[in-house]
Amino acid sequence: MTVTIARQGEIATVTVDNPPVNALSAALRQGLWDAVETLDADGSVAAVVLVCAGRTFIAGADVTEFGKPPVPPHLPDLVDRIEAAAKPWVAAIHGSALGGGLEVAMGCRFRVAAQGASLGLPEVSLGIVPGASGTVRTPRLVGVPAAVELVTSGRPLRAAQAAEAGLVDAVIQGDLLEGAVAFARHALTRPLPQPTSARPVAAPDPAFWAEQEKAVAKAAKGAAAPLRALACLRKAAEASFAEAMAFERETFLELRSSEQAAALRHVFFAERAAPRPAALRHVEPLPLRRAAVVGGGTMGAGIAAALRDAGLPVVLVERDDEAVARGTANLRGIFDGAVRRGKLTQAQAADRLAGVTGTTDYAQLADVDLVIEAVFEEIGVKRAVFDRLAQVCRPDAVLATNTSYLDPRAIAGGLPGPERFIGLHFFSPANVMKLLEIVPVPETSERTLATGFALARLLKKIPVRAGICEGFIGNRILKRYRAAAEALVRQGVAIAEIDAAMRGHGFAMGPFEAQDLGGLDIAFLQREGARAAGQAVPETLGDILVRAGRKGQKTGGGWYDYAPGERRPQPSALVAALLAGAITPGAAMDREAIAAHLVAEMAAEGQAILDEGVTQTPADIDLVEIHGYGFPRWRGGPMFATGIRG
Ligand code: 3H9
Repeated sequence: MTVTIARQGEIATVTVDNPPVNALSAALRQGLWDAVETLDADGSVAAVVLVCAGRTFIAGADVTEFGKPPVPPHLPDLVDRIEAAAKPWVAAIHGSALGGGLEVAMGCRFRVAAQGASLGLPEVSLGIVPGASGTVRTPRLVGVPAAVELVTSGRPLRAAQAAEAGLVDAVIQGDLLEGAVAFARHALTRPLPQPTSARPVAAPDPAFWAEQEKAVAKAAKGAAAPLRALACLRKAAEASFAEAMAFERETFLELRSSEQAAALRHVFFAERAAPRPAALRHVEPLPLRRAAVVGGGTMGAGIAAALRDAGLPVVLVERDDEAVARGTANLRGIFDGAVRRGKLTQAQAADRLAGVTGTTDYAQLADVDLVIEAVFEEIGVKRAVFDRLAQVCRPDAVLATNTSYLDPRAIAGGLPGPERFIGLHFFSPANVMKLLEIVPVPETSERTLATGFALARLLKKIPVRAGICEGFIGNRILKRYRAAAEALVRQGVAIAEIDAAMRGHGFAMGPFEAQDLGGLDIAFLQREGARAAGQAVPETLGDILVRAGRKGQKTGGGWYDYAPGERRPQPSALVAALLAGAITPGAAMDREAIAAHLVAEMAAEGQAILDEGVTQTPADIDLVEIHGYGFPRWRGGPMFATGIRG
């Protein structure tokens, strides 16, 4: 860590260099404090530019220090000290100014930002509130409504948006340091603005706060920090600066040692560790320039869209012209949807689609680096695809299957060059869902495996390596979860109670609502397949419903009834009658106990997965559940929540 001072005439520059992201460790806080003291005492300096080396401005407090006792100088004091400096400081921001980084910048008299910079207060995503004046200074710069959005959502602003909101004073085109020094020189020719803490803040009326409380609670889905952050902002609007600072500090310290904050820190570090497994650090992946997808159904089109979003040209292969047209239409549907939601412009959507070559001709795959197969989930169909791929693809091209239930070893068996074969299990919709299970077969080379992880980084997905077992990690735990939920129904617990319990626990949906949405028939067909193959698969309650034609929302009913065109589940008298023979009425369980039981079941399956070596760490299982199955992030995943850590 270094803090170095240089001079350009009467402008001093303070350069922070604390790789990888200039986090505010105790040493850096002290270094900055010393720099303020030194420059205050230097009569030849009229203004100071604060700039950072490396890929980003200060990305926040050092999260690794959160479990330890705080060491002075404390960040709120440092921000105050910078604000009270005898010379005006100008923060010159590139990369990200986040959390404590933005708070330091708000202590400066001015903020300028490079065009690509982003500025934000992501503390709520770590289960805390800003702890160094973020809730108190932000409304003084941007007003209360914009501060509420920034602080309670945790979403950053781009430089231009920040300038519009009043968070930065100028966006610098060209060289940032040069621009910042010129800005400082010009600023010295004019009266200085008030320090941020001295600026007034307009307090909204109580109705505003009531409305915000409702909206923030809804979006938080059980996470505590956003509402606590809102309370801090209200204090900032209604009390003095000093009182609001004291309130923020108290809230910050309380939340920092909370279980939710510990869970969210666990997820933070797990997400950062996942894309770069230590065992593969020395392995060079295959460069990915062109990719192909075989199969243009919902899954294949989603994967193709994800590849296009990452900028790769894609060949989409289907078995006949009609299927090519359907696949292309699926892709167009995805991009049109993105335009409707304001995620893409018409021109961007057209460009995404133009980068897809739909074809029936496997010869078009001669020069792709990666092929992902997403055809019908049947071993013969998949084998036929890989036999063709082995004939036409480059010998070093990675050949991947997106199978979710078949054994990848059976798909790869006998293929020439099996070292380039791998399972890449996407989750639907594949262009949205963050999870990617990476499933090597015994012959998969380290290079192929490393390419799988490189693909995940390119697609901005969270990769988790899984060993081979039925359902890999996620679907195996899902099966146990559903079975445990059905077992409760058999004991007489109401279906709607179980769903309500899981929603109350922080899931977007309960297990039965989720099955109605996705369809009960896929799992049913798998069970039937296993039965046909001679396996002893006991009859499930879901089987009874599917046999009665109840496959979920698409058939007007599954575990619940649905009014035509509606998605609101209604308890079903017909389901009660169909299942009556399988249910022993009478058991009562409160919602907390239901949720605790079902999470314990997930964790027990996770433990079995660990014991079998299907995955190496409980954190990987937590990532699978959070990013693939809607487990509430602020609970840290089923393993963390039940105390299985490490
Ligand atoms: C806060 O500031 C509280 C204050 O209000 C009050 C205090 C009193 N600390 O993400 P990457 C590590 S709360 C420690 O892959 P990128 C990360 O683990 C904080 N370490 O890079 C990884 O380590 P390794 C608010 C951190 O280029 C390496 O840096 N701030 C921190 O894709 C690279 O990370 C945040 O929440 C940290 N704060 O993205 C910002 N941040 O190489 C969180 C990162 O050993 N950070 N590391 O695996 C980010 O969002 C991204 O890191 C950033 C760069 C966008 C900056």
